[in-house]
Amino acid sequence: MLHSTFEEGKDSWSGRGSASVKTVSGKSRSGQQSLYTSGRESDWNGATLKLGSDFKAGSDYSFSAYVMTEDEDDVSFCLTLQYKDGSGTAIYPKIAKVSAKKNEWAHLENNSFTIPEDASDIELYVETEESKCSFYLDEVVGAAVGTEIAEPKGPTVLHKGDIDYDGCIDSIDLVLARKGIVSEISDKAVLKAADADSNGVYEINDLVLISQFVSGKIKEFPVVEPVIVEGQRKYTMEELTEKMQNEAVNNEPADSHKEKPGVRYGTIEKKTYFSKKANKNKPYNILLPADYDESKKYPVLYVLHGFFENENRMITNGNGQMYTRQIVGNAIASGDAKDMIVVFPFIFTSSTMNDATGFGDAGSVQGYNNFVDDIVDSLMPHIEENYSVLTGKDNTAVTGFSMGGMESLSIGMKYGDKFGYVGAICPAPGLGGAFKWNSEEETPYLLFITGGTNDNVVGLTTPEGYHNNFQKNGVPHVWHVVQGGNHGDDSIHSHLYTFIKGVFQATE
Ligand SMILES: [Ca+2]
Ligand SMILES: [Ca+2]
Ligand SMILES: [Ca+2]
Repeated sequence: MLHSTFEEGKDSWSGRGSASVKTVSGKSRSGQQSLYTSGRESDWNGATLKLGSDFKAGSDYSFSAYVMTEDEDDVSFCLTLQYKDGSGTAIYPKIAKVSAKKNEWAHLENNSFTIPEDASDIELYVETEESKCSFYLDEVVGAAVGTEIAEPKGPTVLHKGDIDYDGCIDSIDLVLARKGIVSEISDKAVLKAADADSNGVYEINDLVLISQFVSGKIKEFPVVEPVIVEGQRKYTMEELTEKMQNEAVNNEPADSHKEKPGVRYGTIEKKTYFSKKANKNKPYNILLPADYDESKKYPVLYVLHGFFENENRMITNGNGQMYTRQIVGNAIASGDAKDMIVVFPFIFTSSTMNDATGFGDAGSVQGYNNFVDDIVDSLMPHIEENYSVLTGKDNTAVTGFSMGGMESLSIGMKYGDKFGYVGAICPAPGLGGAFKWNSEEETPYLLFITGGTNDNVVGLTTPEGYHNNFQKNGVPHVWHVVQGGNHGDDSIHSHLYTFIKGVFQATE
């Protein structure tokens, strides 16, 4: 029902209060990873998870979780529920308690806890009594009473060549190594162990090395330089996805909005380009980096607005004030993002209409869908002609909000060879396509989908549906759920804050 192992990511856990959470390797109650919670300023800060519809008010559940501290003193941990009662008052019952010693996993458990009849908005979280220590969390289970919660297997330690992770390198591993050559190894942990020479790929040389090790010819594995492929890959899609999933925040830090002394921010210019498809000039805003220099070349991020909106929405005028210029400027100044140009086009593209007239009408929807080709046919050539930009998949990114989010996913799928980084914020329903890419050349380096739990326009369900479709096809992507996020500025800011740190990062 609920089983978080943190082997694949944060499993929708997030920081509570000022705390932040990320997955870490090398400390685990099981597998190789756990969730590390730090930055706690109060006892009640910790790691939290919204319990989904599987957990019903009035029913009985067993809960279990393991925690570990590196504090010298013993720390008292609590597994606590938060919910609203019938009158809307928040209640915080502690359902399990344990005292943890330094560097030892302590077990929080309650074999029968009844979620009160009138409870709603239920969250499960881990906090402490009288300690602000950072801590590790692993193997969180919540299940109907009576479900047997098995003792988790111990942590697995990576030894090169020990493909089955049983602690010794023997003929069983050699069999698995041979199989791995015939049929590709997809499990990441298995791949790491099988890559005996640590060059980042599994190939015949690794099999030879494992065979030599098992027969006693060699006593250790050499470390070979990582394979450098075209474009000097820094991260694979899996690696960049994992990195960005860990860096994704619920709310961007408040100071990311503020202009800081000594930081130079970009300049916004309003321009037009000729759209062949619309047969007229269309406006766009362009954010040029501070000290834009024609003798340098910059990568380009395209940011698309939603239905009935315009080129100002994503940069200056949202529901409130947009802080895109500040967020981008601060991220570049701190070295978290590369110097880049950001383009905010008016995306509605029609030769017969100047703007959308209604949500349901076909002409309006077509006007937005036309942009999928217009960006490639008219806008990008115009930007390349008029600004000093880098081109190609390594240097081109697109993201968008709502209708623009759906369009950016369409653009990313249709023109995979041209866009290496694809994002979507609260994307609109109606997206078609294969939800996968058919070749390495067309697959982006980063796919990043954001949804808000308070989105009252497309719901969390629309972006979640897209996330599920990509997941079914095995496409690595960041699934970023903004707790409390609306169909608006908060979800957009939260997405942009993280997305711009991921774009243009996969290659040197
Ligand atoms: Ca684990
Ligand atoms: Ca083994
Ligand atoms: Ca290798």
